[in-house]
Amino acid sequence: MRRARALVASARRIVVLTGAGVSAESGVPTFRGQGGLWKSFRPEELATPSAFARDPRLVWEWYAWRRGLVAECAPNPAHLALARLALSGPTPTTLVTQNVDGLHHRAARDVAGEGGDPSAAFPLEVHGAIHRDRCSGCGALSEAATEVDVASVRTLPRCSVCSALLRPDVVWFGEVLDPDVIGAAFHAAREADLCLVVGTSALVHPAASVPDATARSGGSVIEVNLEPTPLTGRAAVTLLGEAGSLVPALLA
Ligand code: BJW
Ligand code: ZN
Repeated sequence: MRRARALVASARRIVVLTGAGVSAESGVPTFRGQGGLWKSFRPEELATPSAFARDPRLVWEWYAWRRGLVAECAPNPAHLALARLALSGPTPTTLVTQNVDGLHHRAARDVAGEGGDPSAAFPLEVHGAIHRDRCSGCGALSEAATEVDVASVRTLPRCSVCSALLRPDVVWFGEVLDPDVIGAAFHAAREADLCLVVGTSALVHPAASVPDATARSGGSVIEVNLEPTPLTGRAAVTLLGEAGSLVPALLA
């Protein structure tokens, strides 16, 4: 922790990459590892365009369940400490998240307070947002329907323009990430001299390569995770434990 704090204190520009582990203590299940399975499906079986084409009802059931969960959750001390770093820390900071749960946005608003401007702590959401829908036909975006009736494929939400099925506005395996968003994330990582990586298994690309962009520019990587990951060998410091206590302690 002493070494990690020294890296934070001497950094001139910071990029933060978060994954599902940062929201675990808020009650949002992770994808892999303990508690990471939904009805024994692996994310690779559900988060794909072919799964949606084969069984849109099943995929919508998963997302409807997750939307309901996220609505009941609140940002935890890790989200809040990262929002404070980006809003009022001494070092320019860019937040990048693989999460679609919107908890970084909510933390930014909480920290900025009424009348404050939270936007500097809004993350680049490289895998999209669960609270938006996108038409699988014409691509039109809309705010998520409040209730999704997953009784049958006929009751699933449809586009008001072209009648094709709506889907959550998230990035599935085999789909390309928005080039502007992932491009901005890699740009921030190249400009940063410190990349703080919190709660990701670092398995899913291209997001998992963001810390390498900082390292290739001569910067350092700090990792916070319950367990070692493929990134651990390339990190200057790995802090093993829960993000909700380690991140606030690191940034205090
Ligand atoms: C805690 C904690 C606590 C728990 N405190 N820590 C290069 C090499 C190899 C493969 C590829 C490659 N480039 C592209 C690919 C293919 C593929 C890929 O990466 N596959 C790998 C699995 C091998 N990538 C893609 O398809 C991407 N598209 C793309 O690259 O397009 C171009 C292309 C297409 C085809 C071929 C080649 C190129 C798209 C990836 C989209 C990922 N989508 C999902 C779903 C999003 C929507 C949704 O949420 O439903 O994104 S999958 C899922 O995984 C989700 C997550 O954002 C992502 C990462 O998961 P994350 O966040 O790391 O969570 P977990 O659960 O894995 O880990 C949690 C961690 O937290 C663990 O380590 C715990 O220990 C820790 N933890 N509690 C601290 N309290
Ligand atoms: Zn449409």
